[in-house]
Amino acid sequence: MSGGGIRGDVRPVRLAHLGLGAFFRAHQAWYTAHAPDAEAWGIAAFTGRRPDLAVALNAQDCRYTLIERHADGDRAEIVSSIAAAYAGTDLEAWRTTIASPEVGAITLTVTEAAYPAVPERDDALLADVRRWPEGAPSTVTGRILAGLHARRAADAGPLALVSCDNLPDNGAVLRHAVRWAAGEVDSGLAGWIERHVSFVSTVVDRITPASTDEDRAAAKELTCWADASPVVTEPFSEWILSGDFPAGRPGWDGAGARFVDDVEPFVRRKLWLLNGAHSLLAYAAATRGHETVADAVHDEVCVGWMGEWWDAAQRHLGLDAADVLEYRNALRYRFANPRIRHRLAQIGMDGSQKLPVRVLPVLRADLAAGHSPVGAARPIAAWIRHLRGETFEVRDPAAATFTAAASGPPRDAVRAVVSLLDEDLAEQRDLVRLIEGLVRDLG
Ligand code: CS2
Repeated sequence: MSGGGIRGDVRPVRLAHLGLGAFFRAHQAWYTAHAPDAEAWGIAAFTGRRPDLAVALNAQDCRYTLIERHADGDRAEIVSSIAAAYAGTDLEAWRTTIASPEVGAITLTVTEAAYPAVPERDDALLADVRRWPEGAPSTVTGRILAGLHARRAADAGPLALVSCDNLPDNGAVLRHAVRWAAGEVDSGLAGWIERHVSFVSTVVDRITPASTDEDRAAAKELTCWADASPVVTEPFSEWILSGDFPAGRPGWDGAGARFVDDVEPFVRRKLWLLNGAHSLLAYAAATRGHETVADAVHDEVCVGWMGEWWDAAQRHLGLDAADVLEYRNALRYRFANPRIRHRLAQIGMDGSQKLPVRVLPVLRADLAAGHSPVGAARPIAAWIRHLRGETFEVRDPAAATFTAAASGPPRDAVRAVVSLLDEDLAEQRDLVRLIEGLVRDLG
């Protein structure tokens, strides 16, 4: 293996992570560092998108400062649960890590876009499958397959795959993609995966804005150490998991994680109320000139929109009203944290991947139940304004398709964008007219 951090007190690598970014460092790496058996669980963390971060972390023994940003001040700690960091291109390190019998689980934060909804129609995954076993896989599924192939060859035993991305039933989505791809390339491997790999579904939550030069200065002030890549996060944090760990896991529950039989009620609550409100604010508040979530929730107009969205989502959550109210109040408090500068442009990335899971289920449920779907239609209307170039830069894997669809006269734009999301919805004239009106009225 090459590229890993080497230090005297290094923790044994028993976890692998794919998607080494700020969120992982504020969340899973933090839970691992706070587990009662933390000393026994080091993480080998891989990044496809941020090779620079792997270099920066290795230069400081993979330790980093985590700043918990409370409304009234900062608290800092040094997190040491990462044992080694690698660029995702280091396939040899990846294979060696996953082939180690010491490694019991792989956690993933690879963004919604990395999970193919229909694997058999995903061009990048099809290319990985066609190339197999030659060359380096370009998709997350392909990379996982390469790791599992090495693990099987080494007879290293069972393993848990733990998806930590904001998707409903993320473990099942990952399982479907991995099993499909395995079946295409090697039936022996597919059978081995079936018998040895468990897919854990999770709900993850911790608001983590991208860090800035001021955050680096704040970290140094707090710890007297010039950390090149500290992470700033909110005090709140939640991790709910469901599934088996056939090769063990850290005592994450000792650090506050919850293990449940079914994550489903928690998934919708978080995806709809938190992430849905985030996406609404990202686009709608930007039409009013706001830059951050905290700015947006100090604007009564945006707060009204958020309330309408929450009312719509709540109608279909099927949860106790008092609990939902408490959750909504807690969210309002978290969003208003004046010291967390969570930029709307950061949240507004990848809307084509996020809106279908955060907003469309509520819109469909409202229509099916005969409600006026204003609250659930507004995020789509605001996104169309964004796609029409009226807010921040569009950053999305499907940017070209969606910005082209959004570029015509308003009614055509609404119909074209909605039909890319769901052809049946685009056929509903009243809905198209409603969204068109909302597009006009935003701002
Ligand atoms: C946000 C999430 O960027 C986004 O899409 O909605 O990253 C959100 O901050 C986290 O899910 C909070 O747990």
